Amino acid sequence: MAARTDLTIGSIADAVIRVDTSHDRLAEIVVRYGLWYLHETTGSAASTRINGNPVSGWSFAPLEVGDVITFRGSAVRVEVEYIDGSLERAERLRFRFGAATAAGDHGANEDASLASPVLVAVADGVGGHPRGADASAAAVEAVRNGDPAAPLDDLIGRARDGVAELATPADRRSGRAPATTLDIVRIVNVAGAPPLLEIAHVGDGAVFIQTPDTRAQLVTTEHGHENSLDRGIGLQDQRHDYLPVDGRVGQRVILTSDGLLKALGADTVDHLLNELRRTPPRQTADQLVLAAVDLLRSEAGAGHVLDDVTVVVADVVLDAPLQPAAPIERVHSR
Ligand SMILES: [Mn+2]
Repeated sequence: MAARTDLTIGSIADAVIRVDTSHDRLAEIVVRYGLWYLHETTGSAASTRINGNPVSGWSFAPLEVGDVITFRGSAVRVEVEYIDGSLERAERLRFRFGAATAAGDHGANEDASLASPVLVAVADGVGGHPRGADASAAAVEAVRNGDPAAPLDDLIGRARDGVAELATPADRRSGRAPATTLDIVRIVNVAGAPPLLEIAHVGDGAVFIQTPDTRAQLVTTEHGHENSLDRGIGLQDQRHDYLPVDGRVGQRVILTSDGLLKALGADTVDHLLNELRRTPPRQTADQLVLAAVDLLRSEAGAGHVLDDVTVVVADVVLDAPLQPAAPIERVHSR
């Protein structure tokens, strides 16, 4: 019952290598915005590994030079040489990222996040609506499984579909279906054009951009007031803001759920981001989350309710080794 395997190199649409069997396509290696990906096209992730590790839920898993991909007992090693007409060195920007989260006083954490070398996202299940944790997870999962080069509108559309599927007839009758905020920041490297950071924002999360010479700038506007959201994925009004920004080496992007600003206030967040501007992403995320948790669990925070707090920090770097996309660490109060 051994499947016949065809290996095709080059010239099929934008797939570089495509491995087929007689019955189902297994996987292909594709290029998206200057990065190479292993794209799983069927539910074959269990049998495909990168450097011996399962592909872990990414339908587009970033590849690094030297990676060894095994498909059902055959191995391919990735060797990339950029030739004429390919992306210039200066156009291959990537994220070096770190993330942290802590559950608030309501119990289960209803925030979700995602980080890869070209895309970071934070979602926060809307309070007062059912199954917020499912809604934020569905939004992030939809983005994770989207094509990294699809228009950002398409990724948002996938998130809307994924969240809409969670709604029961009873949810719809009550007018309170599962809903979530969503912030996405993506690096777009296109040959012959300056690199872009594309930001999609809906809800009351926040995206900041910082450079080595400037304080962090809040680039998003809150879609809501007090504790009521005007816009969100799964709400009546799902419209997102689209904010393109020039991408440059040295930029730092910070995504947070609303819990951080609610706990610390804008001035303290600004102060901490400035203090931590040269601290690596993971430690920066940890320290911001811990600052929120510690403040609200101290005497000064008595009487305040801690919301879930999630922070993703992504530094724009040039041609750094790809960091494996990984689940984020939970942070607990000291
Ligand atoms: Mn929140």
